[in-house]
Amino acid sequence: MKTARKFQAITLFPDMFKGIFENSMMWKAQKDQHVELSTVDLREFGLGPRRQVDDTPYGGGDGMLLMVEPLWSAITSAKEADPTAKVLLMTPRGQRWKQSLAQSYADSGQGYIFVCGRYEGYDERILELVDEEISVGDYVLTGGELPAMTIIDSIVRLIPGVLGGETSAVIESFSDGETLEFPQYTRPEDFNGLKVPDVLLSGHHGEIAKWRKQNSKKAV
Ligand code: 4FN
Repeated sequence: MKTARKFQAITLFPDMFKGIFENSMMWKAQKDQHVELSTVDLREFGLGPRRQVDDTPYGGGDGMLLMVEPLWSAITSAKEADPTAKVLLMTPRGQRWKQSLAQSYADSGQGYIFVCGRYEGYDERILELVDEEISVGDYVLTGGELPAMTIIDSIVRLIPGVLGGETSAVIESFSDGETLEFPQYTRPEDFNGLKVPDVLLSGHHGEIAKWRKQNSKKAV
């Protein structure tokens, strides 16, 4: 009997994950025991009666940092649920996420713990517990939750059996590195005078392939 891989997200905003964890692909992946998705509420590991999780930086500076103790306790708690899980820190300093990483994470069979930051970042000492630092791109975000959801989505859809016959040849050609993304059309043939290119209606598969190649954009 196979046991589902655990994907746990440590966050101050567990509700943000609800819509994502309950979408149809994620729902089916969980029902079929491919994955078990859960959140760990960082607030529960906060210090004192106020459940404090953030404090001002030593040496001065604007804003607040996530304190090491609550993060340490939350990660330790998640590790107890899945001792072999890899801890992934969502940070703009991390390695840029890409399709080939999504593929290897999907193939790994590992559980993952996604640590999502808030405020201005983390107390550096949390890196002692971190296996990988990951970024989804170079822009300012309010928190690591959207990156974690993006990464979870990109991994789960690659777990064998999660998407039945729904894997697209278009997308597969993308992940091959050739990276072709060509213009596509569906009905109607003519929308207020905006027409579908004749070649796509011609049924000449060779000509269609040629047209798509000529009109492909190279991503990256
Ligand atoms: N962001 C930049 C420089 C300095 C700060 C940030 C920034 C959320 C906790 C981190 C951002 C982007 C991609 C996590 C950005 C990501 C985050 C991510 C992220 C709150 C501290 C913060 C030079 C990149 C513009 C806020 C650059 N992938 N700080 O966004 O967590 O995972």
